[in-house]
Amino acid sequence: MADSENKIKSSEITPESVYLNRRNLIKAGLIAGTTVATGFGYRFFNPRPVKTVEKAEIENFQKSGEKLTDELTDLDDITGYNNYYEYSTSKTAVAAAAVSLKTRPWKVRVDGLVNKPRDFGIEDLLKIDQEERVYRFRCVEGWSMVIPWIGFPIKKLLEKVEPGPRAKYVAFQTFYPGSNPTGLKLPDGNNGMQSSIFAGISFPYIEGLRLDEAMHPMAILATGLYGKEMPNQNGAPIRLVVPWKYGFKSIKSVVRITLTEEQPPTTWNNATPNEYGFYSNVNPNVDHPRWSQATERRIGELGRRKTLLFNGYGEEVANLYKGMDLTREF
Ligand SMILES: Nc1nc2c(c(=O)[nH]1)N[C@H]1C(S)=C(S)[C@@H](COP(=O)(O)O)O[C@H]1N2
Ligand SMILES: [Mo]
Repeated sequence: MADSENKIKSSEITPESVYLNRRNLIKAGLIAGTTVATGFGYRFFNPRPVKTVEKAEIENFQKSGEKLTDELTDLDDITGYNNYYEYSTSKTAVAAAAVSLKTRPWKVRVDGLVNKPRDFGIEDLLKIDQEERVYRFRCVEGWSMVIPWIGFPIKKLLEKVEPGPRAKYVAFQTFYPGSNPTGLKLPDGNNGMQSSIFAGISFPYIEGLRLDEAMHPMAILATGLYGKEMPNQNGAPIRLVVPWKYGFKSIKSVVRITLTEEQPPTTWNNATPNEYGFYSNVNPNVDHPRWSQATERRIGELGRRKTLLFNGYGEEVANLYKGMDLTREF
């Protein structure tokens, strides 16, 4: 397992400057090649990006040195096409709505079946050695991206609190007004979040992993992407990323991590248990009751590509599920 960390399929980061230039070239070509390059036509194809909260550069992170396998998804797509139901159920409306999210001060309580429960300020978490991880990200809805995250294995945080012998699962909770762990100093107000009545799922958003899944070196707490601290719409200031599972497992804006003995309840499984299981490993052979999971639309590409078992990370993670029937325990 320690070995698998070196085999992570990753890719070299495209520096943001190069990436932006490439986009400008494409745009320039588009305009030059269009006889009627009207402002209207240009804006139709290139909607003005919404004004979002400026984020600091992350200094000192270990760059991913691996060879490029999949092309990175454009920053504008990563930050403009989001699922964050506390803000909006419209993917293109999340970025503007999430401007209201205040991410300082921010604390994450780590408690439950651990020897040393404690609260971590976001400043403490940003001091843990930050690494770049380029991962494929597959939403259960059938689209995917390739994202250059920055963060650290959640294992490093769990080791600080020393999981006790009875701990078997890890439960996660997103910030939500009125339901924060007692005594925690968190940003005031509702942070612009909407009622679960509008979202159609109950809040706070909760998720869970088995402890051995959380301890896998590929499971990270992400604090940023594309070299900067996490955009609000992507789950600032810290969110989970588990690249071999469907995107909804990667819970955003985490305020609490609790080790438990029993399998914790999870938001989408609570909402529709026959459609969303606890494990939710990416699996092209297990269809969603309402659509096929065999293929996916990679944002930025034409056509569809085949979905890979465990999102292509089977070599690294399949051993976690030895002996399980993944069609029954999905
Ligand atoms: N708190 C919270 N976390 C969440 C969600 C959400 O609505 N609320 N959506 C999930 C889903 S369905 C996906 S696909 C990813 C989207 O992450 P992204 O917007 O960074 O691509 O976040 C996941 N984490
Ligand atoms: Mo998703």
